[in-house]
Amino acid sequence: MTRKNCTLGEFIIENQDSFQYSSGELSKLINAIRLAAKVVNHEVNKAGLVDILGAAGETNIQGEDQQKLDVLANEKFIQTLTNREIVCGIASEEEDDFISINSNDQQHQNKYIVLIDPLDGSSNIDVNVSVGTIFSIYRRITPVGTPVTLEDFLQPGKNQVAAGYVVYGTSTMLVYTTGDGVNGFTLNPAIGTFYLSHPNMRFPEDGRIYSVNEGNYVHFHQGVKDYIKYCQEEEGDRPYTSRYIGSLVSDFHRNMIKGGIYMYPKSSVTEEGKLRLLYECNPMAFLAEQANGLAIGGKNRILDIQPKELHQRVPFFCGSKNMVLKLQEFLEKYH
Ligand code: AHM
Ligand code: MG
Repeated sequence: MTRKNCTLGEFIIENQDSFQYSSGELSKLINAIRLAAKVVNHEVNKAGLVDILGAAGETNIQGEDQQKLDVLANEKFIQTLTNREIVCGIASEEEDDFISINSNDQQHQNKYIVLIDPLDGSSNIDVNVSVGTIFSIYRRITPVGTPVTLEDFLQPGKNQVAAGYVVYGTSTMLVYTTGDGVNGFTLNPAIGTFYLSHPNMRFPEDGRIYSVNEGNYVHFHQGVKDYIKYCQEEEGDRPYTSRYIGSLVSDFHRNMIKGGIYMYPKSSVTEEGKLRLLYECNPMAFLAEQANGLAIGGKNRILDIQPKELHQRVPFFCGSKNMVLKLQEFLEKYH
């Protein structure tokens, strides 16, 4: 269903029937994420008032303790998902270990687990630059009715049932996929409702934007250096435009709309890259592939990587199909 202007709530209900054997559990889960997103959005929008309301570690004028926004976002998402008793486990970039959820009336009857990066790019908050929340949903592997184990979380990204992000930008958007294309919803802050504003989002096959932290250039491997030089050469539709916000969700969002490639390569100082496979790369890769784009970690497809640990980092290249394929040619020259 791609009826523009319908609300996210309506969209979730109308699309529930498209899942085979749907029990409504996934719909309830996405509804909970929608709610947590609104709560976090409210907090993010107050960030500039920190001098008035109190900085992290201080007490505000109402006598409440102030928390860092990423800690707060983490708590809000975990609280919302736990209170509604709709998942059996949560893993978060902010937590060392996964959380196993014991439902009150049923012991672990839920079949979904959620992985979240509650506030990605949070170092940008102090300077009023957009940040985001990233989420990823899987069916558990271990039997329903037993406590979740690490195995449930260490699944390759291709097993994802749903994934998405919230971008707290000039407007707040929730963008997600359940494996049937990507749809974007914009929050009307006056009434607190998300509306379908970007149905069926797709990366243009060719793009003209490259996004990478070029300050690390000297540490990059030769294939990436050569590709960056290729982007800067004057030939055909090149040189391309360089745009790097340093906030993955925002860079991805812009590239998906305008056409571009995002790169966080490994380097001589960070052999694994920086971004986390489970909380950042897998959900973004699922979205990218559902939106006509590609996501690779080098030679391999991100979604095929078998994770070894919860906080694993991988190199990440993602965006418009033909740009990623071109980059891959350069990477392969040095293998
Ligand atoms: P974080 O999870 O600590 O916020 O780090 C992830 C962020 C991404 O949003 C962003 O693309 C990248 O780190 C920027 O890193 P750098 O400052 O090294 O370019
Ligand atoms: Mg992050």
